[in-house]
Amino acid sequence: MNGKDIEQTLVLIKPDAMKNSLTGYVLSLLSEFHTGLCFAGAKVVNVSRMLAEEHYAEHKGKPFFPSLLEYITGCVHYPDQPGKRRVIGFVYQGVDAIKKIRDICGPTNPHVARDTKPGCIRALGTIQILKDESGKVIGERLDNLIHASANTVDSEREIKLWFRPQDIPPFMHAYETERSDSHYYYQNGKVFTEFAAGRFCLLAEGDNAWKSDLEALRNMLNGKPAHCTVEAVAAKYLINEDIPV
Ligand code: FUP
Repeated sequence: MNGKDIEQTLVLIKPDAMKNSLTGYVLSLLSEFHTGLCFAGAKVVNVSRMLAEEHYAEHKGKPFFPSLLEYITGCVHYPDQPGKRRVIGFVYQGVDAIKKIRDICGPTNPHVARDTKPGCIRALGTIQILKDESGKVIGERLDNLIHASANTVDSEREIKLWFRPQDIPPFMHAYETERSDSHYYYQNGKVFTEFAAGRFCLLAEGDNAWKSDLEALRNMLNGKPAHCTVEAVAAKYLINEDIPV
């Protein structure tokens, strides 16, 4: 990727936008014609619990977290239709990409979005009041149709969480890649280099991977501290695999 002002950002069309058939509308607002940004990657994802937990890791422990996971995995909007539980992920690239897209999305809270920025995407969202078993209000879930990375630290973490290098044309890679030196398998929160029944292959020898993923996997295998959890690496390589994670 050339040019120092060029950024990449992750956009997710969330299940409520899918259910309301807003994908085309949202993509029109974000189109190169309107934003000057272009696609670097696109994929349809059945969001696993592991991926959802990693994506929203900063909110773990908050009262709305369990409901947020139900929402992003599609369970809220498609309770009886597991086959429709998808989000569409995009990597957009261009000058000032993060701010341009956040501006079009608008404020996180749909009511605030309606009040302060009518016409933005999230102004079309809804709010679900969350209660505990006794009926006491414990928080609210913001069904705000779209996710967009908030800053460059988040965009790197999020793009690497949702996209493998081969999902993005090589000349658009924003982060260092490396060929895998080994086979890497995942099972029950652990990494292995040998296959056994019940282990899922993350990477084969020679596969292209984010360099930071390989560094993390090697550290985990050697019992050294890694910059992220094993799930933060595994979730992406297991996207759309038909396995319970
Ligand atoms: P944003 O970066 O705009 O997506 O906002 P946050 O990181 O603050 O929130 C992440 C997601 O959590 C948002 F999509 C909305 C959701 N959320 C709730 O559902 N309830 C809350 O009280 C706060 C955030």
